[in-house]
Amino acid sequence: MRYTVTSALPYANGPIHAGHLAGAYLPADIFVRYLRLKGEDVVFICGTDEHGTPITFRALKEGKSPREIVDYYHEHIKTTFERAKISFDYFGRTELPVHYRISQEFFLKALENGYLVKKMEKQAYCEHDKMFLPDRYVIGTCPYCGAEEQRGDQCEVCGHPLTPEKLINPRCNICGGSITFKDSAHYYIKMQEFQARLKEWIEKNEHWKSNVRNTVLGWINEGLEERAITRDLNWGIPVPLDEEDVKGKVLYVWFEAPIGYISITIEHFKRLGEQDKWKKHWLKGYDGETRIIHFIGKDNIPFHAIFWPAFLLSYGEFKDEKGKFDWLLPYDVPANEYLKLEGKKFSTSRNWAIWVHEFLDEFPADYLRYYLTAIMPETRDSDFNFADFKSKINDELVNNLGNFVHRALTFANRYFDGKVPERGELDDLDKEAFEEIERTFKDVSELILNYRFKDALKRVMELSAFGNRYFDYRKPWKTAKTDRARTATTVNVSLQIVKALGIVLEPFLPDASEKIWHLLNLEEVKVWRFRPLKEGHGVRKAEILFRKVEDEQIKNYIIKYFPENAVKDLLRKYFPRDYKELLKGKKEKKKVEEEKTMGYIKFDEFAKVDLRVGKIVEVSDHPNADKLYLVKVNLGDEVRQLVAGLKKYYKPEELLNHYVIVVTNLEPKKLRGVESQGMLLAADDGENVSLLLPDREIKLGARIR
Ligand code: B3M
Ligand code: ZN
Repeated sequence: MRYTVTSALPYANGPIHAGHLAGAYLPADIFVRYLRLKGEDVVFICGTDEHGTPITFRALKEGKSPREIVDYYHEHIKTTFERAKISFDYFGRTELPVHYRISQEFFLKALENGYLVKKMEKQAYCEHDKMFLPDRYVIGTCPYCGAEEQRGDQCEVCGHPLTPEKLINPRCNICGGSITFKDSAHYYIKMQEFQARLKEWIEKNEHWKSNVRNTVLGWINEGLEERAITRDLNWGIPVPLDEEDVKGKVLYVWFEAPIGYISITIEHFKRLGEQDKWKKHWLKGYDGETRIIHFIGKDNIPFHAIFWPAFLLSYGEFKDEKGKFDWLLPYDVPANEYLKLEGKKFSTSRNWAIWVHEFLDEFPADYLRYYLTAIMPETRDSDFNFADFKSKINDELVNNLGNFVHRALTFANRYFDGKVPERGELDDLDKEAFEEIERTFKDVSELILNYRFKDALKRVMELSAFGNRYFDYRKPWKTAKTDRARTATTVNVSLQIVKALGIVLEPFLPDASEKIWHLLNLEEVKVWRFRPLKEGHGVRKAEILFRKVEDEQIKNYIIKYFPENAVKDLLRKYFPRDYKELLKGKKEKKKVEEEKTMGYIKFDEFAKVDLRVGKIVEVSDHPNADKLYLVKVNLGDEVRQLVAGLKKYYKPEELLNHYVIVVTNLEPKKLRGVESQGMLLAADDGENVSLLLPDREIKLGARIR
């Protein structure tokens, strides 16, 4: 059997967090590592998803170009996956030229086959920002589940595909203002034409995870509607047509992104000099049987199990010198549920996340992989919490696995000169150990092939626990004095278990597996089969495999990486006795950091800052941010609008007619969609904030020198 395994292409608009890893990347990596050990022909494909409003919206917020955003985050995400040992065969990107070509080919084939229709439709538009508002540019209430602040293309809560006009109380997500709808020509794919085929296909996929299959059947039974596959954006893959009314428009990101699985596969084999190998991985019957498996998070189910198969069907047959071939539809789409953090949903905007690159600065990749697998949200949401993380690492990895490997190697070095001793006569318990090894290989295989990675890892750890029980029962520290042959058998059998662990651990903990192979002094390539260590084989000295997680590390992590407001709650939860001290320490540290980074500046640098006296003439609530005010300041010859974070410290009436000092030549900046044209000067001691003001009557607009 040949496999094409993919993980959802992460948007190149931000770092990867532990929820992403547990959802679509770590399960895929475990699955692929296992297939490689079995000697299967597998290709593991991923890459960054670099178009669409997630990118352009981020670029707008950061005042950068989309190109800058995707180039930065492509590298950032690629490096993070490498550090987490996610072993893609190739990590590409949808900005690859080959991706443009293939995506446009898909569009033209769908058009040629009569599956597309152009319609003049009402598109969301913002008069204030003078632009169309596709997908993330509109927010409103989900009509299906009532969730607030949902995007214009999909509800994050119930996952339902949406369109801006379906949202209740839709608003512009840039300025927060109301939206209008303007005519704009777009191409739609006639999803209704695939209704029967998709329904029949999904019903046949009885091997799919039930949480995926039932959700999808539910949506299909609601009846599939036409869906726009072009957008009014100037960043993305141009619509490959010369028609005036679609010029300057791009392909909808969700139309082209899944095609990225194909284009990145093509790029991968091209780089290997095996130009056509991609066809075996994507074309039905091109060369034997291939299974395509897409690992995703549950919010991507509709696009992978409904729209993507429809796009593949809409292309029709692929023709080459070998003949005509259908595209392979996904064999499986094993979506995971959500991972929560300390009981709350991960949130990028509120920086409530375990960012993988930060976590790997403090803990080994194996620790994160072990814990995320142990709590993997395979069939229901699960929760990442620091107490559980610490106890799983210390009680399981350190005290069970690390301990057993260490003992076996220590005894081989202490009593048998670092060699695998003679096996001698095996009694029932010794034989039981070899049977347990074989059972482990069989059980773990089955569990992995059924995407039950949590149970598979548990099963591996049972082998290690068996090893510890076997060692404790044999008491080699006692028999060493009385019965060398018995001790030799005990150590021989224990080392066999260590070798078996070195193999079955590889999909989960590649570093630990590597380390065990090194300690056993093995050169042989790991395969998913047990071949006993030979008597007399020399092994290395025991080394510590895993260090315990200490409270200090957890404390430092929370203080170093969590946002201010979260630190207090977490420290109070985990360190009730000394959280106040810790908090004070954080503030001092922050102040020291600030002072350190202050350093000296030249006078003429300072002189560039244009500070003026102003008077507050209007205060109102910010429409999209509950901690911010919109403040109008009279500067004598003009009135400026500023966004100010003063709501926590001042009531509006305390600010009105207040004299203030304004930095007037800061570059205007959008804060939660509203432009701020300067900054008020205020002193902040970490508890209180006090506005700076002139101490006597002075003309508005007077310069501060
Ligand atoms: N870029 C990931 C997301 O929805 C999306 C996956 C595309 S897979 C083709 O966050
Ligand atoms: Zn919803």
